[in-house]
Amino acid sequence: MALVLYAGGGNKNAFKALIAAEYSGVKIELVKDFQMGVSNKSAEFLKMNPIGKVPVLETPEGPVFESNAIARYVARVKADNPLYGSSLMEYAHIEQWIDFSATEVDVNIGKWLYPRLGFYHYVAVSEEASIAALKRALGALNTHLASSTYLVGHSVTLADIVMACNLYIGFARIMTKSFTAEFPHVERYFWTMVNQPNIRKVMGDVKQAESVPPVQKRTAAPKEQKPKEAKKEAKEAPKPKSVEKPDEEEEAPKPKPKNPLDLLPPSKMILDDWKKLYSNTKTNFREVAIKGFWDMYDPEGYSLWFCDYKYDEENTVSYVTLNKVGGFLQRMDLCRKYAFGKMLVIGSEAPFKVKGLWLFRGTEIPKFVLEEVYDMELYEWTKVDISDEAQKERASAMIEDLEPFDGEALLDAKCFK
Ligand SMILES: N[C@@H](CCC(=O)N[C@@H](CS)C(=O)NCC(=O)O)C(=O)O
Repeated sequence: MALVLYAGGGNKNAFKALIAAEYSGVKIELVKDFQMGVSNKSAEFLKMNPIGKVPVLETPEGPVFESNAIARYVARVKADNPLYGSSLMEYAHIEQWIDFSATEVDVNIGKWLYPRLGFYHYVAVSEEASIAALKRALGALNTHLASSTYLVGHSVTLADIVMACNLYIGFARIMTKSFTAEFPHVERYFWTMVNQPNIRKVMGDVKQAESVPPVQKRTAAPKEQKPKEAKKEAKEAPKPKSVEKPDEEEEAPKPKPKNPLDLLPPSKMILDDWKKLYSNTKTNFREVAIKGFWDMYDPEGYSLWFCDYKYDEENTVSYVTLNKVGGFLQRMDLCRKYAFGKMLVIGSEAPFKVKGLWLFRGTEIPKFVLEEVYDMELYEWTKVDISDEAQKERASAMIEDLEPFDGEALLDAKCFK
């Protein structure tokens, strides 16, 4: 039985095992049709990990949870794996940096980022404390890396893999250039790491955050990264007074600026009605859902777009391709109120093609989506001409996951709704 990893796409904790596997020649399959918030709450999943979080690795001898433990297991599948160094001391230092990465780097990035994303209550003083603790950790890391390319020894070890994955979410989501410039050796290290072919294969292109995300009102966390349990705990636990600002000092809730799409003239098409029809149609999909879609479609209030991934030749590994698409959908979360999308991963063997169909409010692709979702520029966007029956049929086929598509089987079809 192969090793099977339970996680959705774009999860930095799952990356650790996938990268360790690339370095170790270990085969890991990503479980099919994993749905965050559903699959990980099933009774079967809870038997594997009672806290209901991902990733979990299913092995022939039983499950393992906690991403660092999984990565350690994967590395040790290969006897005398250089990822674990070549002496007891190197082994100790690798473990040292893995723990440092988890407790000093990852925790503080999370404490800075997640409240801003609305997963926890935002408290300005707590944020300051987290940033200070993160800077202290990065300062120490910077000093260490001033005289070494890697954390331990002269090649990549498991410590580098775990550190790169933990830094990844920081660099990608909140640690802008002006923040990281203070730690030039960490910067050099991070970019060297994410450009290692085995890491790039799993992470894809990494871009540094251009701005610190604004504080969001507390909402449900996005599907993949949702630290729901922690969020619940945060809600239930008494707040430590010493780190909280008194209420009157708390940042006044800023009135949320209206999205320009809310100012468009009303449309006869109600996006939620379409999403419900799509989700609730279990039989006769063509006659019910597709027909319903075209009956509802309002080309004055909405537009439909085909997207084609520009770099299909890079889609040589199935789970990496699926991860890329999963990450894209996660980043589109910011336009859920204004969009519906289908993304197809096409082909039964590599290189896989990625194509999609998107419905957006308004007659153009919303500007904020183009500006904030960096994946948008990785695709070629073509407006669907609904007066052209062939294009209309192609759009219907995409909504329906019709196979074969362009003469090929579908590896996966993901829906954004
Ligand atoms: N310490 C755990 C953290 C796992 C974790 O927070 N997983 C998140 C996704 S990145 C999750 O499953 N959240 C779902 C939930 O909280 O219910 C690890 O490293 O594996």
